[in-house]
Amino acid sequence: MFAAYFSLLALVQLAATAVVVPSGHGLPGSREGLSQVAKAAGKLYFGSATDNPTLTDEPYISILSDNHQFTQITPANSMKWETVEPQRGVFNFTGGDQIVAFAKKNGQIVRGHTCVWHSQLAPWVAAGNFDNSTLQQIVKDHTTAVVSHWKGQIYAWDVVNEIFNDDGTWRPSPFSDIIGPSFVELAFRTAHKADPNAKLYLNDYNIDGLGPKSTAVVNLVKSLKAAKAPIHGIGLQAHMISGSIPTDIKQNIEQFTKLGVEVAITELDIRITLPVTPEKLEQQKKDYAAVVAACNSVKGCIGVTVWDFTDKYSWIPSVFAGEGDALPWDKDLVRKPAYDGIVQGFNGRS
Ligand code: 9MR
Repeated sequence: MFAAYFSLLALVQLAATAVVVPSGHGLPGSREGLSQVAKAAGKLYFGSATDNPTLTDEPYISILSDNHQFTQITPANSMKWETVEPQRGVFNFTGGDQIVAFAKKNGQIVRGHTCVWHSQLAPWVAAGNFDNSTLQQIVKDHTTAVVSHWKGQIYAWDVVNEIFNDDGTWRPSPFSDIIGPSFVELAFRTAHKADPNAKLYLNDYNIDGLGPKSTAVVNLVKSLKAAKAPIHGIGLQAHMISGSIPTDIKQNIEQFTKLGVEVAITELDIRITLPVTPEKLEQQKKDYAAVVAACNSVKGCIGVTVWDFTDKYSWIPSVFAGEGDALPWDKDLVRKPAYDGIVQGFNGRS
């Protein structure tokens, strides 16, 4: 009788453990999902980028589709110009549709990424040597087609991406070179017409802390607002280096929200110089906590998105030789200390 009771107890304990810590989600550490913690802190979502080829990886998908973890998804590549309009007037929405359907199935909202960007731009746009009015028409046609295709299905669009150099000057691109800075207003007005309910964002890297690039964004938002152009948000990509994250992220977010726009952290990752050590993972945990706490401490910072959630699919090692391990889950889909850093950040502890 005692033995039977004891084994029943063991069984119940086992079942309880299995419920609290689903397999594949990694141990040890916080039990709450990242989106649950973000929402409890008053944020709209915690999200992840993803890419179409990874949607066949079942263990990966079981984590990505868990809306205790992620209530927002960003397609990392499949809504970009080179993919969506590879030839003028020829559109391919297949990859984006697949990710939007995935998100919808899981009760997750979608950030659209991105309408007008100098990179991953279809080659025909630069090769065409278009004059100003033709290129304006091309920007209008592209933005209208893309935003209206997913009308009503996108929480926010990165309407323009990476438009400034680090010193705050305009980055050369067919758009800024041929149309000039007014391509930004054109893109925002066009996107707003195509989906009046979508939040429209300017998105960039190295605008996480104060500095000339962030000042350029402030000045641009002021002039767009003065012209009554529909800009609603600033996306801080937040591709960061562990051990040297900016110390003034909160002040920077505040200078944006004071302009009457919301802020989101849109592409967070914090890379480490390899090989990884337990000390480096602890530093990375502190860095994640600090970035998330900065967003958490400003009401107008509405959510945080990691640029994919596992080191298995991070873009970092292919671009920064000798660096990596930038995300909260490792290559084997096991949670790292960074996961607990994110939880701490939403709990107001950095
Ligand atoms: O994650 C994207 C990666 O798969 C692509 O190869 C890369 C090409 O530039 O773009 C990555 O995403 C970028 C995002 O669109 C804009 N900010 C920087 C991101 C990392 O490069």
